[in-house]
Amino acid sequence: MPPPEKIIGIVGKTNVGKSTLFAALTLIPVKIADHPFTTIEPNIGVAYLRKKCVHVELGLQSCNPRSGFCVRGYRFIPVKIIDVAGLIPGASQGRGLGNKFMDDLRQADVLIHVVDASGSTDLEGNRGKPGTYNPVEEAELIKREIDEWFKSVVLRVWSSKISRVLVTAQNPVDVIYQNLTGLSIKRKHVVEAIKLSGLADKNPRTWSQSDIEEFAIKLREVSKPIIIAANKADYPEARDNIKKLIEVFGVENVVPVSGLAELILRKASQSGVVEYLPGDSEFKIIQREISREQLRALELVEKNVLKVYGSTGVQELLKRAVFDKLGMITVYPVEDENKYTDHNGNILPDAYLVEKGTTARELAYMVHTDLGEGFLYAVDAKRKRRIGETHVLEDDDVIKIVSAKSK
Ligand SMILES: Nc1nc2c(ncn2[C@@H]2O[C@H](COP(=O)(O)OP(=O)(O)O)[C@@H](O)[C@H]2O)c(=O)[nH]1
Ligand SMILES: [Mg+2]
Repeated sequence: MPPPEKIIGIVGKTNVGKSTLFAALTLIPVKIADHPFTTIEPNIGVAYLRKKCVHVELGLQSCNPRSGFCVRGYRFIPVKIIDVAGLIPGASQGRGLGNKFMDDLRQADVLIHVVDASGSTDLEGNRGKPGTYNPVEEAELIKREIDEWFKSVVLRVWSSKISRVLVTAQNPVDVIYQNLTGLSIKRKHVVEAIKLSGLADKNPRTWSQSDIEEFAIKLREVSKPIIIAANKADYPEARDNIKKLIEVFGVENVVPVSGLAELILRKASQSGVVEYLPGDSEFKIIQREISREQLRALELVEKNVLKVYGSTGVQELLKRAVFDKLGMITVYPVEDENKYTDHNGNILPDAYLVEKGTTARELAYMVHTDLGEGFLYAVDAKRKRRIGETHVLEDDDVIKIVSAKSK
Protein backbone atom coordinates (compact mmCIF):
# COMPACT_ATOMS: atom_id res chain seq x y z
CA MET A 1 0.00 0.00 0.00
CA PRO A 2 1.35 3.39 -0.95
CA PRO A 3 1.75 5.86 1.92
CA PRO A 4 -1.56 6.85 3.48
CA GLU A 5 -2.70 9.88 1.64
CA LYS A 6 -2.93 13.15 3.47
CA ILE A 7 -5.87 15.40 2.84
CA ILE A 8 -5.78 19.18 2.85
CA GLY A 9 -9.06 20.90 3.69
CA ILE A 10 -9.78 24.42 2.49
CA VAL A 11 -11.95 26.21 5.03
CA GLY A 12 -13.23 29.70 5.62
CA LYS A 13 -16.37 31.79 5.57
CA THR A 14 -18.31 32.51 2.39
CA ASN A 15 -16.84 34.62 -0.43
CA VAL A 16 -13.25 34.66 0.78
CA GLY A 17 -12.07 32.79 -2.33
CA LYS A 18 -12.05 29.10 -1.35
CA SER A 19 -13.50 27.84 -4.61
CA THR A 20 -11.25 30.08 -6.65
CA LEU A 21 -8.23 28.74 -4.79
CA PHE A 22 -9.50 25.18 -5.22
CA ALA A 23 -9.97 25.78 -8.96
CA ALA A 24 -6.47 27.23 -9.25
CA LEU A 25 -4.89 24.39 -7.29
CA THR A 26 -6.56 21.66 -9.31
CA LEU A 27 -5.96 23.16 -12.74
CA ILE A 28 -2.98 21.56 -14.43
CA PRO A 29 -1.04 24.42 -15.94
CA VAL A 30 1.00 22.31 -18.32
CA LYS A 31 -0.38 20.09 -21.01
CA ILE A 32 0.12 16.52 -19.92
CA ALA A 33 -1.63 13.72 -21.73
CA ASP A 34 -2.71 11.47 -18.89
CA HIS A 35 -4.04 14.07 -16.51
CA PRO A 36 -7.38 14.97 -18.04
CA PHE A 37 -9.35 15.29 -14.80
CA THR A 38 -8.09 16.44 -11.48
CA THR A 39 -11.44 16.86 -9.82
CA ILE A 40 -12.60 13.65 -8.17
CA GLU A 41 -15.86 15.10 -6.91
CA PRO A 42 -17.08 18.66 -7.29
CA ASN A 43 -15.27 19.66 -4.12
CA ILE A 44 -12.51 17.05 -3.99
CA GLY A 45 -9.49 17.25 -6.25
CA VAL A 46 -5.79 16.80 -6.64
CA ALA A 47 -3.32 19.62 -6.16
CA TYR A 48 0.37 19.41 -7.00
CA LEU A 49 3.06 20.26 -4.55
CA ARG A 50 6.23 21.63 -6.14
CA LYS A 51 9.59 20.42 -4.93
CA LYS A 52 13.04 20.30 -6.48
CA CYS A 53 13.24 16.82 -8.03
CA VAL A 54 16.00 14.56 -6.81
CA HIS A 55 16.88 13.72 -10.41
CA VAL A 56 18.65 17.08 -10.57
CA GLU A 57 20.84 16.26 -7.57
CA LEU A 58 21.61 12.87 -9.11
CA GLY A 59 22.81 14.52 -12.31
CA LEU A 60 20.08 12.97 -14.45
CA GLN A 61 18.46 14.70 -17.39
CA SER A 62 14.89 13.79 -16.51
CA CYS A 63 12.62 11.32 -14.75
CA ASN A 64 9.38 9.44 -15.43
CA PRO A 65 6.81 10.17 -12.72
CA ARG A 66 3.98 7.68 -12.50
CA SER A 67 1.79 10.23 -10.81
CA GLY A 68 2.26 13.96 -10.85
CA PHE A 69 4.80 15.42 -13.25
CA CYS A 70 8.26 16.92 -13.45
CA VAL A 71 9.01 20.16 -15.27
CA ARG A 72 12.25 22.16 -15.32
CA GLY A 73 13.64 20.02 -12.53
CA TYR A 74 10.63 20.53 -10.30
CA ARG A 75 8.64 17.55 -9.24
CA PHE A 76 4.92 18.18 -8.78
CA ILE A 77 3.67 15.69 -6.24
CA PRO A 78 -0.07 14.99 -5.97
CA VAL A 79 -1.92 15.78 -2.75
CA LYS A 80 -5.64 15.50 -2.14
CA ILE A 81 -7.58 18.63 -1.46
CA ILE A 82 -11.15 19.33 -0.31
CA ASP A 83 -13.05 22.57 -0.74
CA VAL A 84 -14.99 22.40 2.50
CA ALA A 85 -18.49 23.84 2.40
CA GLY A 86 -18.51 27.48 3.57
CA LEU A 87 -18.32 28.00 7.27
CA ILE A 88 -20.56 30.55 8.86
CA PRO A 89 -20.44 31.83 12.41
CA GLY A 90 -22.52 29.48 14.54
CA ALA A 91 -21.94 26.46 12.34
CA SER A 92 -20.69 24.40 15.28
CA GLN A 93 -24.15 24.84 16.81
CA GLY A 94 -25.64 23.39 13.66
CA ARG A 95 -26.43 26.67 11.95
CA GLY A 96 -26.52 26.81 8.15
CA LEU A 97 -24.29 24.35 6.35
CA GLY A 98 -22.94 23.10 9.64
CA ASN A 99 -23.25 19.39 9.15
CA LYS A 100 -21.97 19.12 5.60
CA PHE A 101 -19.12 21.30 6.73
CA MET A 102 -18.29 19.02 9.64
CA ASP A 103 -18.40 15.96 7.42
CA ASP A 104 -15.90 17.42 4.97
CA LEU A 105 -13.75 18.80 7.70
CA ARG A 106 -13.44 15.53 9.57
CA GLN A 107 -11.52 13.98 6.72
CA ALA A 108 -8.83 16.65 6.58
CA ASP A 109 -5.35 16.23 8.09
CA VAL A 110 -4.42 19.88 7.79
CA LEU A 111 -6.51 22.97 7.18
CA ILE A 112 -5.88 25.89 4.90
CA HIS A 113 -7.95 28.63 6.40
CA VAL A 114 -8.73 31.18 3.71
CA VAL A 115 -9.18 34.69 5.08
CA ASP A 116 -10.20 37.71 3.03
CA ALA A 117 -7.14 39.82 3.74
CA SER A 118 -8.54 42.67 1.65
CA GLY A 119 -11.28 43.10 4.22
CA SER A 120 -14.00 43.25 1.56
CA THR A 121 -16.42 40.72 3.04
CA ASP A 122 -18.19 40.77 6.39
CA LEU A 123 -18.45 37.75 8.67
CA GLU A 124 -21.53 36.50 6.85
CA GLY A 125 -19.78 36.80 3.48
CA ASN A 126 -21.59 39.96 2.34
CA ARG A 127 -19.40 42.14 0.17
CA GLY A 128 -18.29 45.65 0.86
CA LYS A 129 -15.41 47.94 -0.08
CA PRO A 130 -11.90 46.56 0.46
CA GLY A 131 -10.50 47.75 3.77
CA THR A 132 -13.90 47.73 5.50
CA TYR A 133 -13.69 44.54 7.55
CA ASN A 134 -11.10 43.15 9.92
CA PRO A 135 -9.47 39.89 8.75
CA VAL A 136 -7.89 39.28 12.17
CA GLU A 137 -11.32 39.13 13.72
CA GLU A 138 -12.45 36.83 10.93
CA ALA A 139 -9.47 34.50 11.41
CA GLU A 140 -10.02 34.33 15.17
CA LEU A 141 -13.70 33.69 14.82
CA ILE A 142 -13.35 30.84 12.34
CA LYS A 143 -10.63 29.22 14.41
CA ARG A 144 -12.88 29.45 17.44
CA GLU A 145 -15.67 27.90 15.43
CA ILE A 146 -13.50 24.93 14.49
CA ASP A 147 -12.32 24.52 18.07
CA GLU A 148 -15.93 24.69 19.32
CA TRP A 149 -16.89 21.96 16.92
CA PHE A 150 -14.04 19.75 18.11
CA LYS A 151 -14.96 20.45 21.70
CA SER A 152 -18.60 19.60 21.16
CA VAL A 153 -17.78 16.32 19.41
CA VAL A 154 -15.31 15.27 22.10
CA LEU A 155 -17.65 16.22 24.95
CA ARG A 156 -20.54 14.40 23.34
CA VAL A 157 -18.59 11.19 22.77
CA TRP A 158 -17.06 11.48 26.21
CA SER A 159 -20.38 11.61 28.04
CA SER A 160 -22.12 9.05 25.85
CA LYS A 161 -19.34 6.52 25.63
CA ILE A 162 -15.80 7.23 26.76
CA SER A 163 -16.61 7.95 30.41
CA ARG A 164 -18.44 4.64 30.74
CA VAL A 165 -15.74 2.53 29.12
CA LEU A 166 -12.99 4.28 31.07
CA VAL A 167 -14.31 2.87 34.34
CA THR A 168 -12.96 -0.58 33.56
CA ALA A 169 -10.39 0.24 30.89
CA GLN A 170 -6.79 -0.96 31.05
CA ASN A 171 -5.53 1.64 28.66
CA PRO A 172 -7.37 4.97 28.73
CA VAL A 173 -5.49 6.35 25.71
CA ASP A 174 -6.77 3.52 23.55
CA VAL A 175 -10.31 4.08 24.74
CA ILE A 176 -10.15 7.77 23.94
CA TYR A 177 -8.53 7.14 20.60
CA GLN A 178 -10.88 4.35 19.50
CA ASN A 179 -13.95 6.38 20.28
CA LEU A 180 -12.76 9.46 18.45
CA THR A 181 -11.65 7.87 15.18
CA GLY A 182 -14.60 9.64 13.55
CA LEU A 183 -12.52 12.80 13.76
CA SER A 184 -9.89 11.09 11.60
CA ILE A 185 -7.19 11.35 14.23
CA LYS A 186 -4.29 9.10 15.09
CA ARG A 187 -3.38 7.52 18.38
CA LYS A 188 -0.25 9.67 18.57
CA HIS A 189 -2.45 12.79 18.36
CA VAL A 190 -4.27 11.69 21.52
CA VAL A 191 -0.98 11.12 23.32
CA GLU A 192 0.36 14.49 22.22
CA ALA A 193 -2.82 16.34 23.11
CA ILE A 194 -2.83 14.85 26.60
CA LYS A 195 0.74 15.97 27.08
CA LEU A 196 0.13 19.46 25.71
CA SER A 197 -2.90 20.00 27.90
CA GLY A 198 -0.87 19.15 30.99
CA LEU A 199 -3.04 16.14 31.82
CA ALA A 200 -0.42 13.42 31.52
CA ASP A 201 -0.47 12.73 35.27
CA LYS A 202 -4.19 12.83 35.70
CA ASN A 203 -6.28 9.74 35.10
CA PRO A 204 -8.81 10.53 32.33
CA ARG A 205 -11.49 8.99 34.55
CA THR A 206 -11.13 11.98 36.83
CA TRP A 207 -10.97 14.69 34.15
CA SER A 208 -13.31 17.60 34.72
CA GLN A 209 -15.34 19.16 31.92
CA SER A 210 -12.75 21.88 31.48
CA ASP A 211 -9.96 19.26 31.34
CA ILE A 212 -11.82 17.52 28.54
CA GLU A 213 -12.34 20.81 26.75
CA GLU A 214 -8.68 21.72 27.06
CA PHE A 215 -7.76 18.30 25.72
CA ALA A 216 -10.19 18.75 22.80
CA ILE A 217 -8.61 22.07 21.81
CA LYS A 218 -5.11 20.57 21.86
CA LEU A 219 -6.37 17.59 19.93
CA ARG A 220 -7.62 19.93 17.23
CA GLU A 221 -4.27 21.71 17.15
CA VAL A 222 -2.23 18.56 16.66
CA SER A 223 -4.61 16.58 14.46
CA LYS A 224 -5.81 19.40 12.22
CA PRO A 225 -3.25 22.18 12.26
CA ILE A 226 -4.24 25.41 10.54
CA ILE A 227 -2.31 27.52 8.09
CA ILE A 228 -3.84 30.89 7.21
CA ALA A 229 -4.08 31.90 3.57
CA ALA A 230 -4.23 35.69 3.63
CA ASN A 231 -6.12 35.76 0.37
CA LYS A 232 -6.99 38.53 -2.08
CA ALA A 233 -3.49 39.83 -1.43
CA ASP A 234 -3.71 41.47 -4.86
CA TYR A 235 -5.76 44.30 -3.33
CA PRO A 236 -3.44 47.04 -2.05
CA GLU A 237 -5.74 47.26 0.99
CA ALA A 238 -4.58 43.78 1.96
CA ARG A 239 -1.02 44.80 2.78
CA ASP A 240 -1.63 46.29 6.21
CA ASN A 241 -4.03 43.53 7.08
CA ILE A 242 -1.45 40.88 6.23
CA LYS A 243 1.01 42.55 8.59
CA LYS A 244 -1.60 42.44 11.34
CA LEU A 245 -2.40 38.80 10.66
CA ILE A 246 1.29 37.97 10.92
CA GLU A 247 1.59 39.92 14.18
CA VAL A 248 -1.28 38.04 15.74
CA PHE A 249 -0.82 34.53 14.35
CA GLY A 250 2.93 34.44 13.71
CA VAL A 251 4.81 34.57 10.44
CA GLU A 252 4.99 30.76 10.26
CA ASN A 253 1.20 30.53 10.21
CA VAL A 254 0.30 33.13 7.59
CA VAL A 255 0.90 33.09 3.83
CA PRO A 256 -0.07 36.02 1.59
CA VAL A 257 -1.99 34.54 -1.32
CA SER A 258 -3.88 35.54 -4.41
CA GLY A 259 -5.90 32.57 -5.56
CA LEU A 260 -7.33 34.65 -8.37
CA ALA A 261 -3.87 35.59 -9.68
CA GLU A 262 -2.87 31.93 -9.66
CA LEU A 263 -6.04 30.99 -11.54
CA ILE A 264 -5.38 33.67 -14.15
CA LEU A 265 -1.80 32.49 -14.62
CA ARG A 266 -2.68 28.80 -14.82
CA LYS A 267 -5.41 29.43 -17.36
CA ALA A 268 -3.10 31.62 -19.44
CA SER A 269 -0.41 28.97 -19.21
CA GLN A 270 -2.75 26.18 -20.16
CA SER A 271 -3.94 28.04 -23.23
CA GLY A 272 -0.40 28.85 -24.31
CA VAL A 273 -0.51 32.59 -23.64
CA VAL A 274 2.21 32.61 -21.01
CA GLU A 275 5.00 30.44 -19.77
CA TYR A 276 4.45 29.94 -16.07
CA LEU A 277 5.01 27.16 -13.60
CA PRO A 278 3.14 27.27 -10.27
CA GLY A 279 5.48 28.67 -7.67
CA ASP A 280 7.39 30.84 -10.15
CA SER A 281 8.09 34.45 -9.29
CA GLU A 282 7.49 35.58 -12.86
CA PHE A 283 5.85 34.62 -16.12
CA LYS A 284 6.61 35.28 -19.76
CA ILE A 285 4.09 36.18 -22.42
CA ILE A 286 4.74 33.84 -25.31
CA GLN A 287 1.72 34.42 -27.51
CA ARG A 288 1.73 37.42 -29.80
CA GLU A 289 -2.02 37.77 -30.20
CA ILE A 290 -3.34 38.69 -26.78
CA SER A 291 -6.43 40.69 -25.93
CA ARG A 292 -6.18 44.00 -24.13
CA GLU A 293 -8.20 42.69 -21.20
CA GLN A 294 -5.95 39.70 -20.84
CA LEU A 295 -2.83 41.83 -21.03
CA ARG A 296 -4.24 44.14 -18.39
CA ALA A 297 -5.14 41.25 -16.08
CA LEU A 298 -1.65 39.83 -16.44
CA GLU A 299 -0.05 43.21 -15.80
CA LEU A 300 -2.03 43.55 -12.59
CA VAL A 301 -0.95 40.11 -11.45
CA GLU A 302 2.64 41.12 -12.02
CA LYS A 303 2.41 44.53 -10.39
CA ASN A 304 0.14 43.75 -7.43
CA VAL A 305 1.14 40.20 -6.62
CA LEU A 306 4.40 38.86 -8.05
CA LYS A 307 6.39 42.08 -7.57
CA VAL A 308 5.05 42.57 -4.05
CA TYR A 309 5.07 39.02 -2.66
CA GLY A 310 7.43 37.15 -4.96
CA SER A 311 4.77 34.62 -6.02
CA THR A 312 1.02 34.07 -5.85
CA GLY A 313 1.64 32.25 -2.57
CA VAL A 314 -0.24 29.15 -3.62
CA GLN A 315 2.75 26.81 -3.70
CA GLU A 316 4.05 28.27 -0.46
CA LEU A 317 0.72 27.41 1.10
CA LEU A 318 0.93 23.76 0.04
CA LYS A 319 4.53 23.52 1.19
CA ARG A 320 3.75 24.91 4.62
CA ALA A 321 0.76 22.64 4.98
CA VAL A 322 2.51 19.44 3.94
CA PHE A 323 6.12 19.92 5.01
CA ASP A 324 5.83 22.22 8.03
CA LYS A 325 2.44 21.43 9.54
CA LEU A 326 2.25 17.72 8.67
CA GLY A 327 6.00 17.17 8.85
CA MET A 328 6.21 15.14 5.67
CA ILE A 329 9.36 14.31 3.71
CA THR A 330 9.80 12.94 0.21
CA VAL A 331 11.35 9.56 -0.51
CA TYR A 332 11.83 7.84 -3.83
CA PRO A 333 11.59 4.04 -3.87
CA VAL A 334 13.43 2.41 -6.78
CA GLU A 335 14.23 -1.16 -7.85
CA ASP A 336 17.59 -0.49 -9.45
CA GLU A 337 19.85 1.45 -7.09
CA ASN A 338 22.33 2.30 -9.83
CA LYS A 339 19.98 3.49 -12.52
CA TYR A 340 17.34 4.75 -10.07
CA THR A 341 14.63 2.97 -12.00
CA ASP A 342 11.78 0.50 -11.57
CA HIS A 343 11.87 -2.84 -13.40
CA ASN A 344 10.52 -1.19 -16.56
CA GLY A 345 13.34 1.30 -16.65
CA ASN A 346 11.24 4.23 -15.46
CA ILE A 347 13.49 6.72 -13.72
CA LEU A 348 12.36 7.71 -10.21
CA PRO A 349 8.76 6.69 -10.90
CA ASP A 350 7.44 7.47 -7.42
CA ALA A 351 7.88 10.36 -5.05
CA TYR A 352 6.25 9.31 -1.78
CA LEU A 353 5.24 11.81 0.83
CA VAL A 354 5.87 10.06 4.14
CA GLU A 355 5.97 11.20 7.74
CA LYS A 356 9.27 12.19 9.27
CA GLY A 357 10.55 9.25 11.25
CA THR A 358 9.50 6.65 8.68
CA THR A 359 11.90 3.69 8.68
CA ALA A 360 13.23 1.64 5.77
CA ARG A 361 10.98 -1.26 6.69
CA GLU A 362 7.91 0.93 6.95
CA LEU A 363 8.70 2.23 3.49
CA ALA A 364 9.00 -1.37 2.27
CA TYR A 365 5.46 -2.04 3.49
CA MET A 366 4.24 1.05 1.64
CA VAL A 367 5.73 -0.15 -1.62
CA HIS A 368 4.30 -3.63 -1.21
CA THR A 369 3.22 -5.81 1.71
CA ASP A 370 5.49 -8.62 0.49
CA LEU A 371 8.51 -6.32 0.50
CA GLY A 372 7.75 -5.39 4.07
CA GLU A 373 7.20 -8.95 5.22
CA GLY A 374 10.30 -10.34 3.54
CA PHE A 375 12.48 -7.32 4.29
CA LEU A 376 16.19 -8.18 4.38
CA TYR A 377 17.83 -4.80 4.04
CA ALA A 378 17.61 -1.65 1.97
CA VAL A 379 20.08 0.32 -0.06
CA ASP A 380 20.46 4.06 0.22
CA ALA A 381 20.96 4.61 -3.49
CA LYS A 382 22.43 8.10 -3.19
CA ARG A 383 25.12 7.09 -0.73
CA LYS A 384 25.46 3.55 -2.04
CA ARG A 385 25.25 1.93 1.34
CA ARG A 386 23.19 -0.70 3.03
CA ILE A 387 20.69 0.30 5.66
CA GLY A 388 18.76 -1.80 8.13
CA GLU A 389 15.06 -2.02 8.87
CA THR A 390 15.04 0.55 11.65
CA HIS A 391 17.02 3.11 9.69
CA VAL A 392 15.10 6.39 9.67
CA LEU A 393 14.73 7.88 6.21
CA GLU A 394 15.69 11.40 5.30
CA ASP A 395 14.15 13.89 2.93
CA ASP A 396 14.91 13.09 -0.73
CA ASP A 397 16.29 9.66 0.01
CA VAL A 398 16.30 7.23 -2.92
CA ILE A 399 15.78 3.72 -1.56
CA LYS A 400 15.93 0.20 -2.91
CA ILE A 401 14.37 -2.53 -0.80
CA VAL A 402 15.87 -6.01 -0.81
CA SER A 403 13.38 -8.62 0.28
CA ALA A 404 13.20 -12.38 0.57
CA LYS A 405 9.76 -12.21 -0.95
CA SER A 406 9.68 -10.49 -4.29
CA LYS A 407 6.56 -8.54 -5.11
N1 LIG B 1 -9.27 40.18 -6.03
C1 LIG B 1 -9.43 38.89 -5.73
N2 LIG B 1 -10.65 38.34 -5.76
C2 LIG B 1 -10.77 37.05 -5.46
C3 LIG B 1 -9.65 36.24 -5.11
N3 LIG B 1 -10.09 34.98 -4.86
C4 LIG B 1 -11.43 35.02 -5.05
N4 LIG B 1 -11.85 36.26 -5.42
C5 LIG B 1 -13.22 36.68 -5.69
O1 LIG B 1 -14.02 36.55 -4.52
C6 LIG B 1 -15.34 36.11 -4.82
C7 LIG B 1 -15.67 34.84 -4.05
O2 LIG B 1 -14.82 33.79 -4.49
P1 LIG B 1 -15.15 32.26 -4.24
O3 LIG B 1 -13.98 31.51 -4.69
O4 LIG B 1 -16.45 31.91 -4.88
O5 LIG B 1 -15.32 32.25 -2.66
P2 LIG B 1 -15.84 31.09 -1.67
O6 LIG B 1 -17.24 31.43 -1.32
O7 LIG B 1 -14.96 31.20 -0.47
O8 LIG B 1 -15.71 29.77 -2.37
C8 LIG B 1 -15.37 35.92 -6.34
O9 LIG B 1 -15.91 37.07 -6.94
C9 LIG B 1 -13.90 35.76 -6.70
O10 LIG B 1 -13.60 36.17 -8.02
C10 LIG B 1 -8.36 36.84 -5.08
O11 LIG B 1 -7.32 36.22 -4.79
N5 LIG B 1 -8.31 38.16 -5.40
MG1 LIG C 1 -17.17 28.25 -2.69
